[in-house]
Amino acid sequence: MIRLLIVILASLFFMTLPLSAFASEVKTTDINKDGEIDGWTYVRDGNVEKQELDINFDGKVDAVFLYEWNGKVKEEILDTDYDGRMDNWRVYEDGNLMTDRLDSNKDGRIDIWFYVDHGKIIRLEKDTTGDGKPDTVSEF
Ligand SMILES: [Ca+2]
Ligand SMILES: [Ca+2]
Ligand SMILES: [Ca+2]
Ligand SMILES: [Ca+2]
Repeated sequence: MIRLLIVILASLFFMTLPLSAFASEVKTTDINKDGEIDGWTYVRDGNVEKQELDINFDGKVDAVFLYEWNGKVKEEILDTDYDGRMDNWRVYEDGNLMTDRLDSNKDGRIDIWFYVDHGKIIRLEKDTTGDGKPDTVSEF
C-alpha cells in the first residue's frame, strides 16, 4: 500500500517536470536482418548516451559503449570471447584511452590493468594470485 502511494507520488512529481527531461528513447536495430534485435542505441535530448551490440548474434550483448555529451566514447565494456560475461573494460578521457582492464583468465575478476597516456602504456598491473588485487606492477 505504502509502496503504491510512493509510486503515485513519484509519478505526480515526474509529471510536473518539463517534458524535455523525458526526451530519451531507445532505438533498436536488427543488424543481420534475422528478425532479432542486436543493436540498442540510447538517446537523451538528441545525444547518444549508450549503445549496446550483440556482435556475434547469439542474443547476448557483448559490447557496450558509453558516450560523452559531445559524442566521444567514454567507456567501452566488451565480452571479447562471447561467453556471455564481460571481460574488458576501457575508459576514455576526451576520446583518449586512459585505462584498459582485462579479465584474462575468465574468472569474473579483473586481473590486468593497463594505464595509458597519449597512446602509450605507462603502467601495467597484474593480479597473479587471483584475489582481484594487483600484485605486480611494471612502469614504462
Ligand atoms: Ca538480428
Ligand atoms: Ca553476443
Ligand atoms: Ca567473456
Ligand atoms: Ca580474472
